[in-house]
Amino acid sequence: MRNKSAAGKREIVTTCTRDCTNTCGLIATVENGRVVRLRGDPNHPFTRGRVCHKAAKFIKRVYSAERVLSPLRKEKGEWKQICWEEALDEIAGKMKQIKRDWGTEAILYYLGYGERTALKLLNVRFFNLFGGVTTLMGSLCGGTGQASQDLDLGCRISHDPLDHYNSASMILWGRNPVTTHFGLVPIINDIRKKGGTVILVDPLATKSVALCDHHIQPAPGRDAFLAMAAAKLILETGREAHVFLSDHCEGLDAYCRILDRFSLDELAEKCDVPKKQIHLLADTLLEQPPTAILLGWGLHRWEYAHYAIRSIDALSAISGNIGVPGGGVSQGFEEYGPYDPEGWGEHLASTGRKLLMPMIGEEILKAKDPPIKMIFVTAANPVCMAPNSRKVAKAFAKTEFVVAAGHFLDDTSDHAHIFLPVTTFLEETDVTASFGNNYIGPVNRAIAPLGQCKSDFEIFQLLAGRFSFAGEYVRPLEDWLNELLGPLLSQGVTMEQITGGAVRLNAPMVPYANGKFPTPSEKFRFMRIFKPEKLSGNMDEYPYRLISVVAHDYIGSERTLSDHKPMMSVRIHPAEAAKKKLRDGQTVRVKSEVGELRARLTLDPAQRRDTVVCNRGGWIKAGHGVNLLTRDLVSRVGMGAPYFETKVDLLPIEG
Ligand SMILES: Nc1nc2c(c(=O)[nH]1)N[C@H]1C(S)=C(S)[C@@H](COP(=O)(O)OP(=O)(O)OC[C@H]3O[C@@H](n4cnc5c(=O)[nH]c(N)nc54)[C@H](O)[C@@H]3O)O[C@H]1N2
Ligand SMILES: Nc1nc2c(c(=O)[nH]1)N[C@H]1C(S)=C(S)[C@@H](COP(=O)(O)OP(=O)(O)OC[C@H]3O[C@@H](n4cnc5c(=O)[nH]c(N)nc54)[C@H](O)[C@@H]3O)O[C@H]1N2
Ligand SMILES: [Mo]
Repeated sequence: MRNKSAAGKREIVTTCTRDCTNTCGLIATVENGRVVRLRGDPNHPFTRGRVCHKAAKFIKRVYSAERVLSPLRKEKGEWKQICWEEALDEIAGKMKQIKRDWGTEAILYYLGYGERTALKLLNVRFFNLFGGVTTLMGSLCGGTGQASQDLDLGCRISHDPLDHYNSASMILWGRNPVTTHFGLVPIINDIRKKGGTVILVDPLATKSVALCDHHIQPAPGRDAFLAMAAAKLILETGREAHVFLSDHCEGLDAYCRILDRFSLDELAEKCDVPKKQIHLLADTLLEQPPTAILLGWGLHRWEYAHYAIRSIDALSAISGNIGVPGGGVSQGFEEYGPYDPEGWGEHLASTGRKLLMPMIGEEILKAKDPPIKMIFVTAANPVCMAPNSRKVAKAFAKTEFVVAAGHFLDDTSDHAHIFLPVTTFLEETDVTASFGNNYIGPVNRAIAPLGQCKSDFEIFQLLAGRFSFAGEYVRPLEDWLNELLGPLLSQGVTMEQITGGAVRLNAPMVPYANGKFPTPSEKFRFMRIFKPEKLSGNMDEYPYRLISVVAHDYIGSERTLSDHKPMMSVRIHPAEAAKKKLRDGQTVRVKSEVGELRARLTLDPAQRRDTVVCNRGGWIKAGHGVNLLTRDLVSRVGMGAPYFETKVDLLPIEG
């Protein structure tokens, strides 16, 4: 174990568990029981001692005066401190009463993305042992891309990020690593240092523009046309990967028939990209192999996002980049993948209903037989982060009993009847995998829990003690970790290795290297159906697309009330502002078909003229809350949340 201690000062190896692709290996310096420094663990093979500014700021969050340190109950609209016994007795009592009167499915367990560690499986297991409650299906995050790539590849597997050191060129397709995955930055710089071209494809001008040689700014939601145009160029000149296509692919003819429906000019016009840039894309793929394509999450946020993702896969296949070191189309990894799936305890439940996460407000409101009587939320802030916040808030407000477990009193906690204060990862023992790399890392407790905070693990252990299934659930943490990590331990990895630092999972550096795909024919499958009329384009009475992306300084909605500026900021192109007689810095009304919000206008000549750009994550009660504007629908593939199918207009404040 690399955890060291000297008189009064200790250094603990741990891993950032926050909802971020980077999953930094960390060393926490503890003095007199307090974390005084969080630095990168130089021994982490991917993050290599580097750490982002948000990790350093995390210490402030842990010790924030706004953090809740004891259980709370809402009484006549006011929060009152209560003890754990009281809180847990009340929750258990309510659960038993609801089970008796309505059945277990009248309870919704909402598991969010705030912390995705091994022990989180047991939260779900608790509810399965209870009988099986209503849970979620679909995703606010990455479901669409994964399901779309599954159609092409059989099972989506990304290249190990370190394999991109073998890439001669790279296309960042709707991804912003400078902000969201900075462990990729040295790898990208290395490609450029070796003379390779790096292209960003993003309708927005993000911080990652500076990382790239070229920036292609397609019309939002219309990447399918761009990928098709580049593929067409390659095929028309006979430069495609003949052997790969004939031996390892099926459906190319059908895909070519799709391409035949459009001329290059039409495709270029539909994605609003100059033909010169389409040539650049095709030439880079052909002249600088291998080319890695890295997909981001912004691409998922469309109803027909699979058209874009599948066309990008097709482009990579046609150019001969699939299954090749340094190539491929990569995105995420299975953060819950390394654990024994039995840990979730699905086999233990006698019943269970699922509601669609991307439409959770609507789903709760219309749930019948039984209706939703209770919601238990952990590691999430759905009122703020799920689409159509007003509807989500309405659904929570009409629910008889809501329990929220978290760190701060956010928008969702405001609708709770009981608030349970949880520990941060610095106060926890656990293990975490990543959705951005192939390592599993230790979460070693650096400090004692603050105040009365307890981990989710401990909360569900204590709650289980109030039910007849306690004997099957109440066990020491180490036993559970051993069980959940069974698949790894059986490969010869030891607990000592995992608690000592990051361990690489048994995952390929280069997926599909043998040219075989886990599809029925073992071949890569091209998309066969494409209905271009389904892709967003019609701007009718709302002239702008609202693109709400990650904030550079915060993860999700993890911020405190006092962190907020008084108003959300929206960026538009100065020419559009001039057209509407709006000024930089002015307060405007941002109006969509589902809601309205005030925001401060920032003019930005680097943005497209058809988009309004803002960050996601600001709280509604702080005057932000972009999801007051977003529509709640579900993507056609992968049950994802098409947040960006939201059109808005900007209006001056009257009077
Ligand atoms: N600082 C910070 N880092 C984070 C997070 C955070 O909140 N803050 N969140 C983490 C999480 S949960 C996730 S899922 C990841 C997300 O990581 P990223 O995917 O890198 O980030 P996003 O901002 O979601 O989307 C990336 C880009 O997609 C672009 N985009 C939107 N629509 C389209 C389109 O139609 N076509 C193309 N080509 N591009 C499009 C957006 O303009 C945006 O710049 O980041 C993780 N890291
Ligand atoms: N408009 C718009 N909205 C979006 C997106 C978008 O692109 N545009 N992207 C979406 C994406 S990618 C994501 S991942 C979702 C995120 O949506 P959510 O998961 O609902 O939201 P977070 O803001 O990540 O909230 C996590 C909360 O969990 C708490 N927490 C952290 N660790 C723990 C723990 O161990 N236990 C408990 N009980 N609580 C903990 C944190 O303090 C925080 O309050 O939002 C989505 N929302
Ligand atoms: Mo996410």
